[in-house]
Amino acid sequence: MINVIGLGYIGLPTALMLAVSGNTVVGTDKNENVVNSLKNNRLTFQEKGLNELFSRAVENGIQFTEEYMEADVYIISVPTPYDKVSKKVDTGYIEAAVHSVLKVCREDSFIVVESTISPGVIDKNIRPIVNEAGKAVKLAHAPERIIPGAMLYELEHNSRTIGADDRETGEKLKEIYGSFCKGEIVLTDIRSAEMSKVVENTFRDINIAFANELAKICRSDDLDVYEIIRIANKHPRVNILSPGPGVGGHCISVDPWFLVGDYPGLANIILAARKINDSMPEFVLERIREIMELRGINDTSRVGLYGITYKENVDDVRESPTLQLLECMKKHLASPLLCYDPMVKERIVERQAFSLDEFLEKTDFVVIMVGHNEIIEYSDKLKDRIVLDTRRCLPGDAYHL
Ligand code: SAJ
Repeated sequence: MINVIGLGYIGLPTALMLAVSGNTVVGTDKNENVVNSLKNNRLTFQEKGLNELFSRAVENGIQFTEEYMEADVYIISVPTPYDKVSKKVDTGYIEAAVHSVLKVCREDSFIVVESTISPGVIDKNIRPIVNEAGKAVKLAHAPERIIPGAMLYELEHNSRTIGADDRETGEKLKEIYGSFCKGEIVLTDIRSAEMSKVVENTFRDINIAFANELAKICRSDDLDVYEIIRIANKHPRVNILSPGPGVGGHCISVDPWFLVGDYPGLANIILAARKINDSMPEFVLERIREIMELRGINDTSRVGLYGITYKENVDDVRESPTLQLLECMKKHLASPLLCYDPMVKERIVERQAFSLDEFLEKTDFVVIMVGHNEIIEYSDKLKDRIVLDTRRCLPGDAYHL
């Protein structure tokens, strides 16, 4: 039996996937609302294909509970928040989960940490807890790699990494993950698994930072960055990413800080990239001001931000560039802009519209922060508006970064 602990963005799809692939699965979450919602067949977030997978997993007998179970394998995918000031990962939830597991598990159980952690956390924070409990359980780290928006496809098709202390543990876990994962499953040690995960997200952060820096360079010299990137990408070994209003999400904007914090003086490009990406919301604000001047708009009451989530077609707002931009405005004591996002149904910002029509009625100048399918489909509704398209996702005339 597999006990998946933490039924959020990673734990839930993983538990469902295991359940439809011939495993007996119990999903545990300490949040009563999450468990009740799942027991009543209500999903707690949206993701392509999740409804259907959920129904199949329920048919296959998946259970949801607040209890920790006696199981062969525990998969821990609880949140790892990070402290915005110290940039250090908070392993409190993992530690609490491991403590609870150790109370119920057998000596021959496996505890797999999937949550993203900074390199060294298993040895520094988790292993001592296990040693103290005196149970000979096997530890492993199997960091997830799935991308919101294509999570289920990627769970099945991505390669994945399993870090373990010995070959036997790795092979046993490979069998379990292999029940649904068709990609290559690479076995390594725990420290290498921890490091490779953080390195992957850092690689992407640096590459996005390069595109963002190019956007600033091109803007300063009146060049079209998209044209430059389009041409450069014809080179067989060049693949520049897209500039945008900043980097959000709980991973890419967070993980590189672990390296900066742990390797001061060595992690230089990584730090520079973080700073560039973090500066983008401010850069968007400057563009808004420039365009307002150009178009003779002198107050922000009819300027609106389209999109609050951290990227297109997901409902996750963690570290989103729009929220970062609102923070910048607050710092300058500016009153917040009106926001709207079709994926965000609850009020999360001070001035928020709840339909595209309501949003457009109240705005003359629309800043596209997120390229949701909705705005691409209804882009003709913007034809009488001034538009700053920070994602270059719309056809037709608009201002860009
Ligand atoms: N972004 C750009 N320009 C781009 C690509 C992305 O500005 O060309 C922005 C996005 O809009 C978003 C942020 O970067 O704000 C991050 O988005 P993303 O789609 O690049 O990645 P995430 O955060 O959704 O998921 C990443 C993935 N990691 C890598 O691609 C290396 C995913 O595979 C990981 O599982 C995930 O982090 C995680 O959980 O670690």
